[in-house]
Amino acid sequence: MQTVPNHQVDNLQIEDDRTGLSVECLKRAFLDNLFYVQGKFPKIATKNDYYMALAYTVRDRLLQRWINTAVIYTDRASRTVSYLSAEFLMGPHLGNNLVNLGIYDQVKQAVSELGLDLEDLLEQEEEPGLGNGGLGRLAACYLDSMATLEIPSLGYGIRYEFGIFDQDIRDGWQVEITDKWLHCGNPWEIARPEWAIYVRLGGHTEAYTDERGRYRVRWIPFQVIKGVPHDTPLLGYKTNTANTLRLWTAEAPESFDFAAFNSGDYLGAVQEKMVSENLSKVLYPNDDSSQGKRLRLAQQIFFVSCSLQDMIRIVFGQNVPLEKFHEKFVVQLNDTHPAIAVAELMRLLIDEHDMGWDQAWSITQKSLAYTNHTLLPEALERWPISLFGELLPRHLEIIYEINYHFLEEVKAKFPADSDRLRRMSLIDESGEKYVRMAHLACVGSHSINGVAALHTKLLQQDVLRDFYQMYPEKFNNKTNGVTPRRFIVLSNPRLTNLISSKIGDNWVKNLKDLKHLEAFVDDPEFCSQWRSIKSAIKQDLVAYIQKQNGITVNPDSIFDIQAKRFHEYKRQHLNALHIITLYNRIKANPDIDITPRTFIFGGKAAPGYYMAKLIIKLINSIGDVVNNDPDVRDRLKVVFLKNYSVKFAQRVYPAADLSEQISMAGKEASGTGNMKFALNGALTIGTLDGANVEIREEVGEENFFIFGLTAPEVYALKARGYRPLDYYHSNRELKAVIDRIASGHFSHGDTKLFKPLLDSLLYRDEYLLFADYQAYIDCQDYVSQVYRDRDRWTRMSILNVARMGKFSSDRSIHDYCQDIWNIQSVPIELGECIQAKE
Ligand code: B1N
Repeated sequence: MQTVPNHQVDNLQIEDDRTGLSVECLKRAFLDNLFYVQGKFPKIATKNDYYMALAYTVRDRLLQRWINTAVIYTDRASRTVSYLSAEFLMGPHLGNNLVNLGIYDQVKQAVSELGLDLEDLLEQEEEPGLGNGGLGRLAACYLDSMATLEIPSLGYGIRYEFGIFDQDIRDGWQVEITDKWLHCGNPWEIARPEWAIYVRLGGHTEAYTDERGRYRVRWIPFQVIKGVPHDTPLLGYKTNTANTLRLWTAEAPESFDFAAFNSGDYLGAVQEKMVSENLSKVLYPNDDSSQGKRLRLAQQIFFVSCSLQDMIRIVFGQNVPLEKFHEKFVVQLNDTHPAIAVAELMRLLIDEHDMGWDQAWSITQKSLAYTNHTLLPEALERWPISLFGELLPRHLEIIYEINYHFLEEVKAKFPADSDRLRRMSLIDESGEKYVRMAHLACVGSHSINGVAALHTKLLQQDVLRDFYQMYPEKFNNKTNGVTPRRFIVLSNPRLTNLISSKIGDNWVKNLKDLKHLEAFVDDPEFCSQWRSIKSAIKQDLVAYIQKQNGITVNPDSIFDIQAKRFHEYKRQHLNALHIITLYNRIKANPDIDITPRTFIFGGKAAPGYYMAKLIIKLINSIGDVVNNDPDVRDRLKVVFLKNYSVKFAQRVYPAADLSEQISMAGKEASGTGNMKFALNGALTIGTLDGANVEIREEVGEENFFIFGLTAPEVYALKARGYRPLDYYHSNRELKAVIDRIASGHFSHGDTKLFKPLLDSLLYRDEYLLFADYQAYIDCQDYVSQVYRDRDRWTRMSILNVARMGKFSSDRSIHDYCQDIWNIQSVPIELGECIQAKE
């Protein structure tokens, strides 16, 4: 029998204090960093000093790989993926780096010999929450997979000073607190002020004729912002590849303030500086919605322009002619947030580098590729022309010109179809004029992909139908994936060890190997180990909940978890209706035999999203009543875990029995939490939405709890005219649930509190909760029944994990490389000598 995976990287022998991996060397290096970086000695060092000393010790070991990687990429001018994303939800770096370096156990031992506890130090890290949810976390998983697959890549984004807000719950309501993730410093990044880049904003354009008699445009900006790159190394799992995450901070360029200083307007100059720095101040906390705010557009052009100019700098630095930009770089646009890249790359090539339109357009299209992440109409970004032209006058001209050429193309392919022209135009002229960013991204890219099979199909049939008819060859699907390094190995060491003891540890890089677990599904010893592991992890969460929420949870109950952003389409309130249904059954018959459940929720609501916040309040209010009602005994508990984050998610996924993926079909583009739960042995209750469809296909329909309307049924029902009141009047249990809320039972008699929510359900119910209610309840009753058959549940859990191999982000990245990026891996050998410049 094989034991715990051996993470030792054995081709490294250099026993230097900055590179050595032995326990002795790690201890020496740790103390060295404590003294020389933190300036502390053990007697007065704080936990944070110890965390920093360890982080620097690990960073030193990354640097050797990082520099080797950079040397090789530079020497070979390797083809590189630029992943442009307004969000990177990286999660804590320390633990992940220990896993990927393969030194988790050595470091644990080293710090313990110094009288410290590694788990304690890991807890110290403030995670960089530079994203809202799935989209930002996907970008992070993809960077991990690119490094692991040895794909040269650069992640480009914004170094927000304040990431996603911290969530507190007061009197059941969400309260937002600013996230000061940088307040103790960030040991993982290196600032590169020498590579600063300048970005223009506002002002006007002037036409002129150049010395060769050509028509040219000059842009006189109102403002210039300086972007300073901050680089973080990202190491692959058991490889020497360390790629770069390059995030831009906005500053005021000194030269720009200068005039103001000289004219004595000191405060004016400082003001200017503050306005500039605002650009990278804060992450917009909306998931799946767009508000058309000026500062947001400024953020987008800021990071996109910095990144494209940086790529051009690299192209020149490696003596690649600019005409071959698209051979050196492929630029993936993570949704439309960086879609301004289409106009900006055109501007840089034409205005700044003297290229002609046709060649610039060909390079732009060959370089860019666009990923769409949403089917929600309110999330499709549009900018009012007035705002756009004020901030980006030159880009607006370029977009008009792109639009002219594009509409000519449409006319040629679909003659005499003016309605089509109107629908497809880059400019929405139906009322106030807007620039349509998704259209710009589609026209300017050579690839357009959705993030799950169903999502891609719906894009082709509906949201981007005209573009699919125009450019069918551009469309492709890339089903999302998640990294097994963070979401199994790091977060669930017990399960990792059990799996590796049976099938070795190749699965960490080849997740499809998990299928070898199927051979053990009838082995009673293995099944019992599987069960004890889940049970031990649940115990840990019980202790955490006791401490955090003061709620005593029954560890044998079903841990039924819904953890994701709060949004009406995700239907956390459908889950709430189920809780009240069970509660009503108990109240009607206190001795009823019910499978005990603990309902656990985690997630944030956008600060301006009133209904989502009211749903959080409802769940907490139900909890207050249910958790304290003596009739309920320990059969039901409702727990809201505040401030859900990556760090926290890693604690939650492993403890789940049941994963709630209950969005209205046709709304969730993919989901990735669904994958993380299933990979940790949870069973899914879900609709046929997003990647749920493919998960069910993989794990087998007998191992997945499916319910509810399908996407076509949703459309049909809405087309027929949906009447939620009919369901309310004809379904006894549903009516009792709604009446229970309306009566003020969960609001100390206040019948107004939840009225807006109830009214929206009774009179609109946009997301069809009532239509899916009975199917959901029936399915949940079935879940409760299956859970009582422990052997059957365990078997289903094992088969879920064994069959989830498809959902590794390594598979996704492999497919992007093959179908979109046309890029090969570049293995990195350590110890190639780094020579000084001649
Ligand atoms: O992207 C994830 C998917 O798994 C989810 O289904 C999808 O909802 C999510 C505007 C978004 N789509 N759109 C966003 C985020 C921030 C923002 O300002 C939109 N997030 C998703 C990964 O593919």
